[in-house]
Amino acid sequence: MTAKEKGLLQEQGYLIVRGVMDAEWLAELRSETARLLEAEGENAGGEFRKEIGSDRLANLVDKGECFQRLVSHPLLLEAVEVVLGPDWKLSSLNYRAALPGEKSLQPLHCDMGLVPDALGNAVFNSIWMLDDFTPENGPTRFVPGSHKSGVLPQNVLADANAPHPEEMMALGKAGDVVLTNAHMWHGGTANRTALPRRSLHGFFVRGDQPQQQYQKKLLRAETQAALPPLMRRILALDDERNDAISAVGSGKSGFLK
Ligand SMILES: O=C(O)CCC(=O)C(=O)O
Repeated sequence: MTAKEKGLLQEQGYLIVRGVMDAEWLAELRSETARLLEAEGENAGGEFRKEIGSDRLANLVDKGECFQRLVSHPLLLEAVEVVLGPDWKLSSLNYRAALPGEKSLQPLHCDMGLVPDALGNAVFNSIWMLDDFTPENGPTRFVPGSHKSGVLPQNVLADANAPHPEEMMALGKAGDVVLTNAHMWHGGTANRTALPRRSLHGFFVRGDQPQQQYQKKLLRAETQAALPPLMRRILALDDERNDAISAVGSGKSGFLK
């Protein structure tokens, strides 16, 4: 990342990076998520939560090399460190498709319902576009700079579902990635097209926070045995502090996380 990109991420709270996924990787991510949705049926997303108006998949690091490649992408890890500093870990890798209809609208929220604290930022999210994000198909909205407000939108807005005067839409092409300070107010919007708007969420937290999905418990033994040291570090598999924090129950859940 350039100094300018890092500065934008810190000041605005987001950065959209173009063309991170090539056509081959995109095709693999699309076909693997479609296969998993079909195979998991009613259980899809069950390791995390189900959400009316969207399709979800969870625990994706356990479900394919193409997903492990995503959470270890050097650009992603650099951006995580810009926002969270050196003490970070993956919280979850999920799929979310905003389905056609008004129900895919989410209220503005901060992930895990957190504002920055004395240690700084605690949450980072990345949204990987598997489809173009257009004004019509339910792009993510965000309020630039709101990660510095120190307040949660539901505590100060009359209606967190309503359009915000300063909101921006994350528009882009399939293959682009939105890097965000997840304290920035944001949410999914309604999809007014006939097709799902697909994405992957690579969500990271500061080391003192619980993982949304406790990777050590959720990943199968054979997956864990095959992971290289970098992946073990990303997932905090050898981190006793994380065991103490995350084993007792996953991090707060919901899109309000
Ligand atoms: O998929 C999106 O556009 C954003 C979703 C989101 O913010 C969430 O699920 O917490």
